[in-house]
Amino acid sequence: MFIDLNTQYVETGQIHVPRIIDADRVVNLRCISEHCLSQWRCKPNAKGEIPSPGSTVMRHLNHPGYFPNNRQWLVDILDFIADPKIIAVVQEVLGDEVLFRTISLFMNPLTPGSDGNWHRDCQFFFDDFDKEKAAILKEGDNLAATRKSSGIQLQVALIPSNHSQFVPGSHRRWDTEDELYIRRSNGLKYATSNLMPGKTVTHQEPGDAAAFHHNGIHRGNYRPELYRRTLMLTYTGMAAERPKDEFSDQPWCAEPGYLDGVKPETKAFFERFIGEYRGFWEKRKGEPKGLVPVF
Ligand SMILES: O=C(O)CCC(=O)C(=O)O
Ligand SMILES: [Fe+2]
Repeated sequence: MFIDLNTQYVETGQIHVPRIIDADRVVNLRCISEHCLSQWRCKPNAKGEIPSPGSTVMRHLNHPGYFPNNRQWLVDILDFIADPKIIAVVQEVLGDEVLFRTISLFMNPLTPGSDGNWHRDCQFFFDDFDKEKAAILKEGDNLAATRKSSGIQLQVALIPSNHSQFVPGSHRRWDTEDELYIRRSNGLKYATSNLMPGKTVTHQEPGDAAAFHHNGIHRGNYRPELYRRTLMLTYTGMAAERPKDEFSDQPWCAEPGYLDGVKPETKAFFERFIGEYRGFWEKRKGEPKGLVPVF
């Protein structure tokens, strides 16, 4: 039962939806994820780079290059991205029509990792605290007034997960003194501290969806012994700005036959994505793609 997810997201900055997909689908998506991940780990990208064994996220599992002999698995991924139950949840949370952006897989690193730095995603765009604070408060006030979010990163766990931590309510306000000390002081010396006040651990059973607001204080835990397989679906609200970057740079979606065999609602959903981005993809034609292997 989904009770007013929009209010939950606007007020606390997080949501949790148990069993958004059923057990059979979880098993299928695990097979597909392993299939993509094993290829991604060993194939160089257009820049000649092989991913580090310490990587904790891979992008674009919807690239057809992963599925030369298993087209049905690509169809399953596309039908998952456009699943009406998932889109209904996202639409309710965002308070807006939904546009696809990226599918990613979070996994444990294979080499020694860490508990992850506490951060707000926007902190990487600002060189001083005043500007960062102003941006957070502006976006927070706008969220409170319009109840519309620009986007969401919906994590769907394929195995049990306790990997994400979040400080509820922190997405619309500036840090307390203690939070700022942990998050930013002394060249990030304390950024992995376990002492963050008010932190909550998001527990997900396989098939559960969860999301937290990108401006809130959060982190992931990345250790080889903390086995992780979590898909992340990133969507944008139609009213929001269209980010044009390597996450939305997916020209393969416009290739003939890409949508063959998908459900009608999936086709309509991806046609909207293709329509919004086709011009951008054409402009970027020929530029090396860093996030996918050369197949
Ligand atoms: O690993 C996680 O769950 C957190 C990832 C994260 O910080 C992000 O996607 O911005
Ligand atoms: Fe983050």
